[in-house]
Amino acid sequence: ADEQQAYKAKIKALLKEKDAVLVAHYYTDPEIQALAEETGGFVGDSLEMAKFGNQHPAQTLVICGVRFMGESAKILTPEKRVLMPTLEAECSLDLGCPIEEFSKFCDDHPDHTVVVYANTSAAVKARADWVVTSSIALEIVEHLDSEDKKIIWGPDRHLGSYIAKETGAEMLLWQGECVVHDEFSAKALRDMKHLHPDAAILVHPESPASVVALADAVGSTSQLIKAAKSLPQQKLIVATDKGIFFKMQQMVPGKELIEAPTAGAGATCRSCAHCPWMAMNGLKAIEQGLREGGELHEIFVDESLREKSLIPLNRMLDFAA
Ligand code: CIZ
Ligand code: SF4
Repeated sequence: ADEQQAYKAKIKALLKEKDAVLVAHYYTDPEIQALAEETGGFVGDSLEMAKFGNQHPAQTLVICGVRFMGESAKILTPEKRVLMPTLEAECSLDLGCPIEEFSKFCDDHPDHTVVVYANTSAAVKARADWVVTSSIALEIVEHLDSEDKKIIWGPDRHLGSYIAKETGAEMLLWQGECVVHDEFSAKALRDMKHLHPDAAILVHPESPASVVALADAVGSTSQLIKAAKSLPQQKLIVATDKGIFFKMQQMVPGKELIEAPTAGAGATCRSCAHCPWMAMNGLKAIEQGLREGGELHEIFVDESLREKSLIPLNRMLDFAA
């Protein structure tokens, strides 16, 4: 605890000295989110993080999350320095969608509009017509479907099939998945629901369809936090990364939040769903990143790739505005 306090004090001093601000994702550990809030930074989903970083006056953004979030910040705000606690925080969706293969998939279907999730490399974004996050994917695909566009969707197959089902759009799906959400189990969730018959079930659509089918509310992180508040139930079973409990509990201090079970853990699951890459964003790593800057911590995006990936990213931001 003393060590944590010491790191926090050092980070606060470094933030001032380097004109920097912490921008953290909902899935980072609670002490990181608390520190971001305490120091005038921000906690949110990947779309909100990118917008905050773009509008905030600080010259250095410290992106606490995974690599694609740092890249998105740099693509949108190239004049700023973008640091990350570690450049090794990846994402299974990004890793499972290499540009060469994805590009070939697109080339094989030239009459399709390419829509990619934000959880991708700058190169994959640059190949796309649209970038979307889970908070706006449904509306954008609805819009494209209303124009009779055929769609290539990547990389998350669960989110893609959920959106195809909801919108009726014609979609070819890349077969990627999130290592955290893919693990939620419908069987274990039904068993848990028997133990808590009065609970509502909240599910992120990166989860398998069988889990989504059990949900009282389906949505992105920000949408699930809103649902936690608006649903009448006092008990909520939540199927997304457990990092979300920090902000969700702030919003509903009186409600009981229960982690949804993963396949192996069964109905008594505790602390099973947490992204290993998000967990790399510790206080020590943040302090080091801020102090050292440099090649192990700073995000750079090749300028021609940046210009290309900015186009579909801006399309989403304009659509959202
Ligand atoms: O699963 C993720 O990494 C999410 C939900 C990212 C985001 O869009 O905030
Ligand atoms: Fe990627 Fe899943 Fe981790 Fe999000 S939670 S960063 S989608 S692996």
